Amino acid sequence: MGFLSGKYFLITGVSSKLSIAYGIAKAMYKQGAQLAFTYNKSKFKDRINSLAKEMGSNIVLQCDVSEDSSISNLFFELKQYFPKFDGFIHSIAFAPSDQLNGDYVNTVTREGFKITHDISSYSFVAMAKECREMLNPSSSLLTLSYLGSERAIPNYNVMGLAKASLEANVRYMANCMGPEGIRVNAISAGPIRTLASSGIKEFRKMLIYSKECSPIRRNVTIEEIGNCAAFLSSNLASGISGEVIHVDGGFSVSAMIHNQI
Ligand code: NAD
Ligand code: 0WE
Repeated sequence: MGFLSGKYFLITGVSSKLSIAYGIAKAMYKQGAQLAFTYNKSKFKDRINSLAKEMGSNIVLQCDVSEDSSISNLFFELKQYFPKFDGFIHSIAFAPSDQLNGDYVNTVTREGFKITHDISSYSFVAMAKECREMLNPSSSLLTLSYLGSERAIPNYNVMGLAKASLEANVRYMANCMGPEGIRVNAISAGPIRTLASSGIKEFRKMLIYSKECSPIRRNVTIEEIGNCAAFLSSNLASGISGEVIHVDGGFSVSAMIHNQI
């Protein structure tokens, strides 16, 4: 008996075996959760179907969070399988690629700002809005953030503003939905090589930097993010809401490191 047995969760944001959401799904499955998955683009459908199968699930639904109708249709379809459920994992971010490279002030545009905030922050509360009536008491909503919300990080640019908005979203949603027994949290993950990060200029160098400058002297894994997500989604975390938990090997609390690589 795992600590999530008897619970039902929706997982968004799995697009490959490298995805943080894949690490989360595996950890939650290991703890006995029953899972449903979403994919964004139809080219991912077959891949997500087979990843879902690995985790004992045949529930794979399409959802593009940029469309209200796609979100409401997702929960309409999910209702056939899970009339009630215990929460979801929001593991979605997007900025137009031109926004993530170069001088922030010169690069940011009104359109880039709008899209980034829409997909990376608004979509979290948009999903909560649509499934609110389907959530059991003791539910948990969880999203993924990054240190760029709190500190200025080269090239992260307008994504950093969107993550700051996402973290504020966590606090407002937690305050609002707490009386219904719904907890809302974020994990601020250290850098990990995934599809979303592999296109980033000099990401390899950043991985080396963060490894060398972290108290634990290595980068975190999707399994480690997964274990924290499984805990936060469970009744073990019943006292935690509105929180942003850093799973970054201590990088964010360290200002100086002994010169021992
Ligand atoms: P990923 O590419 O595996 O996942 C990103 C997901 O976002 C993809 O599955 C993609 O389909 C989905 N997505 C994008 N636009 C969408 C839309 N309009 N509708 C529905 N889905 C959409 O990469 P990842 O690194 O696993 O990213 C997951 C989350 O983790 C993101 O919020 C990211 O900001 C966050 N994060 C990543 C890192 C890192 O270094 N990889 C660190 C901290 C936080
Ligand atoms: O949140 C992220 C990345 C999210 C992301 C990635 C892409 C690449 C492809 C959002 N939108 C897009 N758009 C694309 O077209 N991370 C935390 C990973 C990441 O991205 C960085 C980082 C880190 C870490 C960008 C610059 C600097 C550091």
